[in-house]
Amino acid sequence: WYLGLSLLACATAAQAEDGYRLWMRYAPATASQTADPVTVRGEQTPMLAAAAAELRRANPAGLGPVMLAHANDPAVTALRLPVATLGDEGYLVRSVTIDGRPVTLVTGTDRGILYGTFALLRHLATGAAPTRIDLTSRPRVGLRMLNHWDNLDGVVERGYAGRSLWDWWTLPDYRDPRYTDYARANASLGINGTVLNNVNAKVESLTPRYIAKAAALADIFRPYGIKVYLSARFSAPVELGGLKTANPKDPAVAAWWAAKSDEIYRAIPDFGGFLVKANSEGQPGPRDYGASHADGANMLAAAVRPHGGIVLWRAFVYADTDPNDRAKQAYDEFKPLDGQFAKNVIVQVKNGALDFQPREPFHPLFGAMPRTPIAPEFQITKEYLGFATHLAYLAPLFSETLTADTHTRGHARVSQVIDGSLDRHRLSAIAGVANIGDSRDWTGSSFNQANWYAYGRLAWDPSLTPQAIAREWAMQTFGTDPKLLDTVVAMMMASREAVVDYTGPLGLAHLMATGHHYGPGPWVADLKRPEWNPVYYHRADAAGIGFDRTKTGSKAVAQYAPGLAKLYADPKTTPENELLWFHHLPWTYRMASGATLWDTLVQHYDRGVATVDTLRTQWQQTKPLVDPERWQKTDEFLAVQAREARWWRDASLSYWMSLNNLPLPAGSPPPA
Ligand code: GCW
Repeated sequence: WYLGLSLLACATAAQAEDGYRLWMRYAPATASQTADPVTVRGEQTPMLAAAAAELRRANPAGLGPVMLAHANDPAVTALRLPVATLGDEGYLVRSVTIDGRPVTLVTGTDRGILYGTFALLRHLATGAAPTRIDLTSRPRVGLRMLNHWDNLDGVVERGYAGRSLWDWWTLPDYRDPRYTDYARANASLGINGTVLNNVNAKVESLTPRYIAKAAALADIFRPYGIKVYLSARFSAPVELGGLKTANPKDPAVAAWWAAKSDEIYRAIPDFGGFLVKANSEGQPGPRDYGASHADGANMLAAAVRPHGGIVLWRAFVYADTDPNDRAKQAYDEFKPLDGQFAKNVIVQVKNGALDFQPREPFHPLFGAMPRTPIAPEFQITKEYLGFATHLAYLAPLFSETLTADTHTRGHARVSQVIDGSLDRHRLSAIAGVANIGDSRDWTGSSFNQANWYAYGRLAWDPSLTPQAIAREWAMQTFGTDPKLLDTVVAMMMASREAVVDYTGPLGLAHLMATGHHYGPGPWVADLKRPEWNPVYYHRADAAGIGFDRTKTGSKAVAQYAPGLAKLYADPKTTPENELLWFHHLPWTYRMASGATLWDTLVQHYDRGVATVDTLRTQWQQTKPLVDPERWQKTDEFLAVQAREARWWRDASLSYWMSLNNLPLPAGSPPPA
């Protein structure tokens, strides 16, 4: 028995709960499950091999034989299943009988089968029975991308989970098995593209040395359906090519990019294309030469077009020449270019008009450029929501943008703009700035894994609810105990609003400290450019607070469709959680509740702190149900969050009180 016990101890140690396995925590195989459960019909492509390997690794209890077969395989066509609508990436998974034998069939294209395999595993891991399976789905958005802000020196810009996963030094020769695990995790969600390097791009990423490294990663990711893209530095023809200019209208520049693209495609035949941050925060771009963003994007698009590549051109621009309202600039610059972009260009727009704040109204460019495919860019990494430490489940943030009513062409949702259905675009895309690093649990905390997961699930189907995603993630991550699940889901669902409450409620934004963006700094007023200072955004003084974006102020409301602009023009019809984004109001302004703006603001800060305290109590209840490693780390992080929620509240309230000289409302807890 002693031997047995120590073997058991070894097995437990090997399964240490350090979060490495993410939501793919397959149970170790038992003796009765060792028979090969998978048959692959037809050609054994690398993608089908990857799908089969995943099934063998998971070997779900009670499932019985699984067959992976193309939708046009005679064994499948004979069943007359509804496969016609699956498209290139959809799947159908069904319990059927083939040759008199019951079998779980996974069908579609190669890629559909890969995604169907993961859907089947998810289905079973979320408590479904292994019989009478009937799953079918196809993605709504074509390109479901991660953007890594990974620098070539291993530092991840705004990354809080260790260093870059890409070990550029040992690539391309050493192919860390972790790269495969990264691809498996993404494929399990349907993510099909990854931009390897930071949008603040270094030109070295386009040198032969780095192209070879990117090619090695592309080889590893290919069986998992993931294409590699690179961020391109617009001035590369000068810095790498020795040309005198990077002017997109110069034929020598266009020829340089065409040759560079040919070179990349020789190494990576299915290279996805380029992502570009141009003329923003010091990056070079076409505006340096008097050319437009469309001129720049189209020149690059022509270079990759012969190879089927695309260009993702970011709309995140703001210049110091027009400090009137930074939030207006992307619209002002891009809206007039609608219709001028080449067919293989997608304009990538942050979810809000400013910069990934805990809450922003959706970006006015969604719905405003019907002749251009528009991709939303979300930040999965929590630059403004407490880094890796604070618990903030972001599906409600992502979903809030995706389901927002643009008031264009009827009441089209942002999701209908970005999936291409509203304006019948062939291309559609969605991007998430990754929160992944080389830390053992990939994302710096257990709950941050949920943000990667939720982003991927929403990219596949923007209509999924944050609650449903939280539940399926929690089941796969922590287990199916109902009490545990209810608690974890409740914590997740309350978490993002808590961060909004203690950092900047009622539509306030950009109140963070300089540089690190972690703590409060609403008083900061001395930075070089006006729009870098928090005081520029809240505009608080003795009389009131908020940014007037109506016709008496910056007029940004006019960038929204008329029906919505009308609602935003009046504080009474502006959603309360966006109030101070659009309006400058007296501290004594009466809210719908009858309470003053000041008292309501204080209530929100207090509520944020109280919610975090509740998260801590709720987590205590899960202690017997979660392994000690993951439980302990989360518990300690929640203690940090509770302390820092108070820091945000107390610092912010002290500052507002120094301006308005108002007392705290009766009953509000005094600052610690
Ligand atoms: O939010 C800001 C970040 C920068 C980032 C920039 C962008 C990559 O602070 O770190 O640069 O946005 O999105 O380009």
